[in-house]
Amino acid sequence: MTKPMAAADVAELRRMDLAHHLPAHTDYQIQQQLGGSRIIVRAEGSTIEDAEGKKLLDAMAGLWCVNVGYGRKELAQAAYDQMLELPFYNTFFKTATEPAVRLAHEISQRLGHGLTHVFFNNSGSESNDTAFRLVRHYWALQGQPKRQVFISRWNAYHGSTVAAASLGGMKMMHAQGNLPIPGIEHVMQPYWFGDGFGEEPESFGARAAAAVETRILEVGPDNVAAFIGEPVQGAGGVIIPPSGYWKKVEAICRKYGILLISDEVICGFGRLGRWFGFQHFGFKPDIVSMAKGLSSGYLPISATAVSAPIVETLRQKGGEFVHGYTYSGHPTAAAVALKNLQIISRERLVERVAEDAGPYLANALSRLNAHPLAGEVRSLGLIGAVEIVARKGTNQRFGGKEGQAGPVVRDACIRNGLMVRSIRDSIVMCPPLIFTHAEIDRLVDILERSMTEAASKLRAIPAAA
Ligand code: PXG
Repeated sequence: MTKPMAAADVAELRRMDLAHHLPAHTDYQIQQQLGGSRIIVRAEGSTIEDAEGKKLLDAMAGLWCVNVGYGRKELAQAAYDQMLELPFYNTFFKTATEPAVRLAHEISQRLGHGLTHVFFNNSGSESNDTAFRLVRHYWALQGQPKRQVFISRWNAYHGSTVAAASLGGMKMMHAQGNLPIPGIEHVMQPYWFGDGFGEEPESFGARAAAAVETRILEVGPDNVAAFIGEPVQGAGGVIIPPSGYWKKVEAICRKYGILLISDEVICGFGRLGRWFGFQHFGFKPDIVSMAKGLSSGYLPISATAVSAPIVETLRQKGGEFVHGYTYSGHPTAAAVALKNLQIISRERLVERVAEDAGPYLANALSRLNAHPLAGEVRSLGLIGAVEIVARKGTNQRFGGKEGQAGPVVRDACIRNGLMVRSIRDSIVMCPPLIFTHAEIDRLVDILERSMTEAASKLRAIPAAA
């Protein structure tokens, strides 16, 4: 990697960041107290580098998205070539572009299970907005316009637009802007460590699935349009449902004729060792949202996949679906995504996660079970979490309140050269699918050391009032 930026240039960038930039999901007072954001200037493989020349092992794959790692010249070349050929054209005027059509085909091949068609958007949030509008439109066409209600889970993350944040179950997000919008019901999440501790995991999973049925009956099955869920909740804290949960939820949806939406924005494209998370858990959704790993984050693009019977209804009874974005099927983004899928296939990254990197991560992390601060260590494929607890063998939190310990351990990790994210009191990880064994070992070494370093600070957290 090249030389760090001159100190004066870094200072100037941070000054401009404060003067003019509102970064995403940020407390602007903290941004100010810190004197601006950390400026990331370059990356290669699984390592990012900031303007001051500090290198960090990126165990978050950017923001759960850089599946093929950084520095892929082929992706830059694909964008360059497509920009010269046709940088942009829309899909509104009874038109399409070659990369968009080819990408739709490639995605549907990897989905299987009768998920034949895709609608393109630019982000995961938009993908879920599309699902939201498409589902209600579908039920209206089916002569069941009363089917309006979406059932989701507390602590789900489905994005940041009004519909997606409403579908999500983040109470802090709902508190801003008077969300959720009407017609969205939230039920318990299958978070065994937080909500089922001490209970047998399978029976807890069955209880969490039964909550979906209970709510359907309360709302009235004829009013329910769809259930939406992430196969593994990512931003909620890497919540891996107990086995049996998804098959039960699927059976409940089928029993009442409710559409099932799998939000694969994080789980898609190899994360769990299959192309899609639903394939790992063995259920069959009617609609699939995907983004992030679709282009490995090199350009913004997302897709909402739809099953053949839904498309049949749209065709038979349709009229125009009055929905779409200027950049739906953006040819440059689609060309990059196509190349990205080619790389994932060619390098057998999905198989690598299932057969090699995933088991290696699980095994390396299991060492942390012995650490006095580790309440639970969990992973599936290349996504994982370590729960930080105040007392070994319990799920008690430092200070008696969730969310105080996580940031302390996270900050120690970053100081020690490891980019991870803290969610409440979990340290979560979601590295690029190319993460080597040596990088996994380094991740676990730094995490272990950072937990040990953080311990005295954590023990000093006062008990909640
Ligand atoms: N669904 C899921 C499952 C996601 O993880 C979205 C939808 C929305 O995607 P866009 O592209 O609109 O951001 C996401 C995004 C975090 C964090 O705090 C997670 C996401 C986004 C921002 C922050 O971990 N996931």
